[in-house]
Amino acid sequence: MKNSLYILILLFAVTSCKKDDPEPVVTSSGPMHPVSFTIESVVMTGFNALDNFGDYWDSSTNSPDPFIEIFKSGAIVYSSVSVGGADNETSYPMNTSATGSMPILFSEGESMRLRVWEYDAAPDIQYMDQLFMDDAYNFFYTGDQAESFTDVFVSTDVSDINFLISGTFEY
Ligand SMILES: [Ca+2]
Repeated sequence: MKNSLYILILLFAVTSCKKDDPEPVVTSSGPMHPVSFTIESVVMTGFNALDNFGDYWDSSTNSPDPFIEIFKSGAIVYSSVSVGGADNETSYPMNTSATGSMPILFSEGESMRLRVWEYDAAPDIQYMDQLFMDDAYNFFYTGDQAESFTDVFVSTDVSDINFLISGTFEY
């Protein structure tokens, strides 16, 4: 009996405590954190004129006909049309799609691979280079609660194929 009474008192104390606890204060100024971002524009701004063997990318015309592929977490989600006879010091938007479309949505933790090819009639399409981001969200989002990012510079590992990437954050 004494134990039950003790438990009852304890229970009452606990419930009272809970009742007395103030409601959590919800402030409107809490840090915002994007849930995802979209890539809206990829512009190729330059590349090595010669390939890794010191040859022109496209033997017949010297200049390559590059196109890009974008992979999200290993799956291809976008490919562009190729730029015919691209000059290696000229900028080219790669936003005209062959498959998929922009904007391309990425959530936190998803990897991104940007792969570049030199177009020829199949099967002679030649790999040019690529870059890989293990966590694209944390590459583009710098924690400043920005609404968008503009012309973020990225470059491939071997052939220095340069890009400026722009997009939007979703909150
Ligand atoms: Ca070609």
